[in-house]
This record gives sequence, C-alpha cells and structure tokens, in this order.
Amino acid sequence: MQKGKDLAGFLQETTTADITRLLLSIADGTRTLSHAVRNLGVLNLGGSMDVTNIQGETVQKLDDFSNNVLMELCKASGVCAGYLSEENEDIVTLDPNGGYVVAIDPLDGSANIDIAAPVGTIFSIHERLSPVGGPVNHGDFLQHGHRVVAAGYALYGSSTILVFSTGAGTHMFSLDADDNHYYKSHTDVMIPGNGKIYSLNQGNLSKFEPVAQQFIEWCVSHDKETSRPYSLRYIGSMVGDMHRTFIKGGVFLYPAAKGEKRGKLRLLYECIPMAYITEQAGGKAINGAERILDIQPTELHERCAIIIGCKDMVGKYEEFAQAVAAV
Ligand code: AHM
Ligand code: MG
Repeated sequence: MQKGKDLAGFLQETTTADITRLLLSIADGTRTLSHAVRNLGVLNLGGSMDVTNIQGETVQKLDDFSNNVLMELCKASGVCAGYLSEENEDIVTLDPNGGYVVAIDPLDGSANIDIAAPVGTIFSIHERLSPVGGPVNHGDFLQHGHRVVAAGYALYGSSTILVFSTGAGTHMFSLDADDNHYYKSHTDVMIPGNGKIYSLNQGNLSKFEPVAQQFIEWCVSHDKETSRPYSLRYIGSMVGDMHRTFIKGGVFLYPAAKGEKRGKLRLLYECIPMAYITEQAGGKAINGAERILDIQPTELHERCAIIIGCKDMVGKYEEFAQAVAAV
C-alpha cells in the first residue's frame, strides 16, 4: 500500500522553518515515548517514583522519563526558548535565543500506564513575548489560547498517532512501526457532527455543576430525532477520549464541581492545546461559560473545566448553562 506524505515533508510545505524544527523535535520525543510505552516492563519503566509533582500527584517513572526526553529534544531544536511541564513546578529557560515556548503534559493519563491502556503527550507552542537573548518569564506562557501557533497530541494506543495543527486545519500522522517514521493518514480532519457518544467520569456526577447533571440527563433520555440515548465511553486518559471524539464525534467533559470550580484538567497544557486543535477541526471547546481559547491564564498550573467536542453537543451544554445563568 502507498504510504502518505512523511511528516518532515508535510511540515516543510505547510509551516515555517522554526515551527518545523520544533514540531519535528517533539515528534522525535513521541517516537521515543512510543517505544518506551510498548516496552515498559522490559525497560523497567513501570510503577511510581517516591516523589509527588506540583499537582500533589505521585510521579510515575514514565512521567519523569517522558519529561526528560521531551525537554532535551525541545532544547536541541534550537528554537525553543522555554519549557513549562506538568512535571516541573516552574518554567525552564532552554535556549535564550529561541523564539518560542512550549507548554506540555509529557505523559497524559498516567493512571493508565500500568494497565497498558492508551496514554499520550499534549503540547502547545506560543511565540515568546520576552526579549530574545534573555531568560523566559511567566508572561511568555500566560498567553491566550487564541495566540497558539501550533498545538497537538501524540496518542500511544494500539497504534501511535500524532495529531496537530499549525493554524490551518488539524492533521493526523501515524507512526510506522517498521521504519519509525510518521506518515500522513488524514489532513483537514473534521469532527463528525452526528456523534452519539458522551464521555466523562460519571462517578463524579453528583459533584459536578448542576448544568452537567442536566446535560447528562439529556444525553441518556430517549429521542428518535437525535438518536438518543447516547453511549457513554470513558478511557480516563484525555488523549484517548479526545482521539475517539475526533474520529467518531461526540463530547468529552471534565466540568466544574463542588469544591473544584475550575475542574480538574490543566488549562495551559491540556485544555488549550485540545481546544485549539478541536476548533481547527470544526468543533467547539468551552469551560461552561466561556470559550477556552479566550480565557486569560493567570497561573502556570491552573485548572480549567472543559466541555469539548462536536459543535452541536457542546452548543447544547452551552444552552443549558445559559438557561441556568438566566434564572
Ligand atoms: P494526568 O495528566 O495526571 O495523567 O491526569 C489527567 C487525566 C486526563 O487524561 C483524564 O481525562 C483525567 O485525568 C481522568 O481523571 P479521572 O480519573 O478523575 O476521571
Ligand atoms: Mg494530563
């Protein structure tokens, strides 16, 4: 079978030399991680370390390995000034002469590592705002999502897939297990509008904001015209759940909850990159009240509620939210 265009060739034709270098460096990291995920037991990368990260979560060996690999490769790209990771408390200046900063969740879905279920890497790239030649600062990272210049994720599932956008559509590349190169599988991906799936941790439903409860009631009620009830699917790794959403449509939610008004997922390296590639694929992403890409970030590791997926279903959630706000 004829293979699609390879990643380097595609990037050279569609984006700048600097973004090509940075995306190819990140892609190199995802190839190393794909190999590590598939050889976890052999490489002794399973299980946790005796450390907690800034989120207060136990660091898995693979979290730490992934962070080191990706940070080194971003540095080696020669264009990455700074790096913010879920695994580092503060930002790191990598190359004072670089023009870009990367915010990254090196290994998303850590709870899935030891059960061999899908995990991934999520990233976004902004132009730096601080002067070239010096260290990066927090302002370089606390930028609106609508200023992203490229973002994406790698899924380490039954195959390894890199999905990204540089602002002109969302594209999918598959890793060839034989020659270890990425080849194009779909360009200009569009999230199907007629999805029949909702995805959330339904065990938390009683804690989620009332709008979420109304929305789920709507998803499970019967209606011929919209083919309800919808099916519940939840992998528990945002990359896995979002990849299904890109292919099959539907909606993924991690809403605000009692005591967790800002939800669980992280704005800068989970919600913004996914929102960016979702919008580039014709979908929609909100926190309940506001478009994710219009939120002004205020903290490096801030959390954010998210409702993301096909326009119609996210729009329905918005309708419920507006009705509740109007009361
Ligand atoms: P992680 O980045 O520490 O792995 O956590 C994020 C993950 C997401 O991938 C997933 O959507 C969510 O946490 C699952 O949370 P829960 O276990 O509460 O359902
Ligand atoms: Mg994560």
